[in-house]
Amino acid sequence: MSNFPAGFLWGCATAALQIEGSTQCDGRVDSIWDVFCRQNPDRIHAQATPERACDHYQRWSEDLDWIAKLGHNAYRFSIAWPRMPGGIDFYDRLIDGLCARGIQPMATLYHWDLPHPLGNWENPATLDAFLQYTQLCADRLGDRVSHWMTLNEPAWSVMNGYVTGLHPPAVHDLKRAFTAAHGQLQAHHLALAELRRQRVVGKLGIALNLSPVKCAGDTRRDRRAARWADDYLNRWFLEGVVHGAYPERAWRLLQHTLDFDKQLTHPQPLDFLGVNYYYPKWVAHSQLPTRFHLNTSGNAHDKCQFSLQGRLRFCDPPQTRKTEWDWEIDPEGLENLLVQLHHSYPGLPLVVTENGIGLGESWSDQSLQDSQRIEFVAAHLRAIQKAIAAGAPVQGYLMWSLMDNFSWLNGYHKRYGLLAIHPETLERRPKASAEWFRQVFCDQLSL
Ligand code: BGP
Repeated sequence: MSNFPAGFLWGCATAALQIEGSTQCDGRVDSIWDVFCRQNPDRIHAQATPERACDHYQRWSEDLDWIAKLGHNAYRFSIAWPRMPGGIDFYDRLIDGLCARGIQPMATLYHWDLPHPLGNWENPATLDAFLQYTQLCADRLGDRVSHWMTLNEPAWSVMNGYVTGLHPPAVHDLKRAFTAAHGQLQAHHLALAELRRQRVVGKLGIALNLSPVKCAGDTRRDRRAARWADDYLNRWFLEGVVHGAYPERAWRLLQHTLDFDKQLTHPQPLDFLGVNYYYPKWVAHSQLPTRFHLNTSGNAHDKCQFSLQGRLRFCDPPQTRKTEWDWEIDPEGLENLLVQLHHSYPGLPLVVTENGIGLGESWSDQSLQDSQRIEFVAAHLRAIQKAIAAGAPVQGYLMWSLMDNFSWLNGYHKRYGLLAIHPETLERRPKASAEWFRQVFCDQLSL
């Protein structure tokens, strides 16, 4: 593979709730998302639910055949905590199936599907339950999983759960946001300690959503707003996982309001950092009323809005390359992010654990010719090559996603897959990007 260093991991990422379906099978309990979708149908595009999703729980073997056919050497999936303990057999079979096909299994322990009976991450009992769940996974799967990611995007899930109120538990409460984030980061360190204690063979990490923050104004207040956004969306989580303590400047501002310590208990080193990258954030001071809105329609005129009055707001980027869901397209942002991480945390291996483009496709020959996705991924792969040339130790790229899936608030309308899924029959069909992606990595097609 001449395009990328030897041993480079490449493939796709998925998450249990977004693809599995079978939400009532084999002793699975509700997750907070199942309940949220049932109770707030109008908040999800076309009132979609994850009940059937891609039916991967039944069709997993066919899906693994697809991954093998597409030539990937790694696959990032998440284990559904609400299926435990009974559901562990499913992942045992899935991992065996991956190994038999020569594909490295990369497992995320928590991709937002908190078992509903546990309530939330503020609850100390959730931490104990997570540890017990981690023990079970380490015991049953620890001999084969190649990479463990404790959590997926704690910053994004907490921000939407407790600040914008768009995700469950759908509240607006900054103090609770930090308490829940602390619960997750504490769970991260305890889970790594447990995986190490059980001597699992895989490398240990986490997948963080990281967005380069750009200042969109030129006043002192704008610069302060941009600093806050970077401190609390990126650095709070980065420092919390890499150094086991919250960053000093951000901590000083909040310490009087928080009921926990700056230092996390029993901090554990990372073997690698998973980087989920979609787009940068342009930030300025906000005088606008507090308001949060996410484009879930795919209508380009439907603007995303994030304004915390008196503090900060996300602004429109000065250039116009955006997806139909109003997300900026900025491959250079990924290059800069990776190089910056390399400088801040020298020697820490990096894996791009998510990156991709959501498009308003349909099940048609035309949609299968997804040249826009090819262009998007090619540009981001070139950005990674530049980062590697600048010394960043990037060890893999997992595209979001293997197949069109339940895109949270966007339901099934926003499509990310290399494989298209027929809306009724759920038949899988490869898009042009699937074959292109194979050629890039298997035949060294130039980018
Ligand atoms: C990430 C999540 C994924 C995935 C992706 C695309 O934040 O980890 O689960 O969904 O974003 O986001 P969306 O589906 O909301 O467009």
